[in-house]
Amino acid sequence: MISSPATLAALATAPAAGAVGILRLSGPAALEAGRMLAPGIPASPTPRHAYLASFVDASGAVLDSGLFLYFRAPHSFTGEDVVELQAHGSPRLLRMLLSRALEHPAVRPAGPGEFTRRAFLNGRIDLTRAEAVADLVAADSEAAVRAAAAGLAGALASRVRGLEEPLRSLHADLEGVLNFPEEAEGADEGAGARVAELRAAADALLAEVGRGRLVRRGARVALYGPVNAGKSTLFNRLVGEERALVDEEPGTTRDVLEARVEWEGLGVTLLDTAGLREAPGRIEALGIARTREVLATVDLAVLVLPPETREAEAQRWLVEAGTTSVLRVASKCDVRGVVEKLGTDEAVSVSGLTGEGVERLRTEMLSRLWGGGAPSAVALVSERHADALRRTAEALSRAESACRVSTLEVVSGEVGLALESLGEVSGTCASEALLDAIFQRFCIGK
Ligand SMILES: Nc1nc2c(ncn2[C@@H]2O[C@H](COP(=O)(O)OP(=O)(O)OP(=O)(O)O)[C@@H](O)[C@H]2O)c(=O)[nH]1
Ligand SMILES: [Mg+2]
Repeated sequence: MISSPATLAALATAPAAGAVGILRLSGPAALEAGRMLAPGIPASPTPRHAYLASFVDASGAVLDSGLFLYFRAPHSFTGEDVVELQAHGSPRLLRMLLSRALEHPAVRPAGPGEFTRRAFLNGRIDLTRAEAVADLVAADSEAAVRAAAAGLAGALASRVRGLEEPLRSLHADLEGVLNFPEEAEGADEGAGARVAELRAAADALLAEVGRGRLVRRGARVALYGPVNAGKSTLFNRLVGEERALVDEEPGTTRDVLEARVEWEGLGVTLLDTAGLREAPGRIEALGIARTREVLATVDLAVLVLPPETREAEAQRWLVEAGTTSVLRVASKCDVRGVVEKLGTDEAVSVSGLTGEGVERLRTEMLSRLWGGGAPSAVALVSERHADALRRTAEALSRAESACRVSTLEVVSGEVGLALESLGEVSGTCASEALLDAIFQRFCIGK
């Protein structure tokens, strides 16, 4: 006999006072345990019907009244019988209701993401959609919400399927030729072209990694440059409030300051840094070391250069950013005359003092970060997806060269590896350990 899975119980709403709090049950005993809490509900309630119910404790005393919803398997989020009790949002009351539900012998507390994990295991959603649930909950910018919503609607799932299906049939054809050379004769014709096409598709999806990262984590942008260039003044302008101290004394900013803004829906963390110069004081030198560290970690460095900067000097500053992409800004453009001397071909002129050019700078920063166009939904969002897809593309690239120089066996082996890596994205090929890692980052009740 196959033992039936435990019935899970958890609070689906945050443990804080609110208008409504939800207790969720999922599993074979969900209805029975739910009716223990809400005895007025019929033994076979209409699925998806909102019943007004009284919730009681063990002695039958009424604790609250609210809504009782029943979703019959398999037509529920988890694919199991699900009951939701919507009570008033008192954290203490909800804990009492949860404890009462846990008194049912078949019910146990749900772990993080366990409802979603069951939805995945029961084939209700693939792994990319399960992850999109967590992404949506964690989203802290409009772009992140939209990307997660697209993921939930299956944007990545369908892109991956579009790659997985032809890859699977190619693998089947190759294995057929290898194992049953007579019956499957000719099935490997055009294999090279098929591999090349699939590799290009994998590469196209991989190209979205950068955007996915930006959407998910938000962009990090640092202002840097010589002391007294007007970085803090510009920083305050971009943030829209007086966050940083400004003074005519060079070396005013010593620590790295951070402020978070949202531009066109994209989360952006702006960093104001200590100005760089030769022979600084001791504390300031520490600040300068910090600036160099920061420059290595940001998505974009904005080099702020005052009007008196000579081109040779500007070039030295550009080198300071290392491999990080740099946007050059000619500051204090309200002080006329000197700006023209700067090699301004790619520099934006601004005045933090008057606000002139700041809007253009913002647009330029966004387009550098996003590469043109307004931030929009992206299919690929997580490092995990990117990593699995990178391995898929690598295997396909090896398969492509094997088509030219090696045996069909080698080609088929690489195609098989590609298929395996791709399967990690959708979950058709996911280990228990991978699932643990993914669902650990969910909250309880999801
Ligand atoms: N005319 C003019 N003066 C500016 C402008 N921006 C900054 N200043 C002045 O330049 C001086 C330095 O400005 P800050 O914003 O503190 O410069 P900073 O680059 O942060 O300087 P450090 O933190 O010392 O590296 C202050 O006296 C500002 O008032 C500007 O756009 N136009
Ligand atoms: Mg400053």
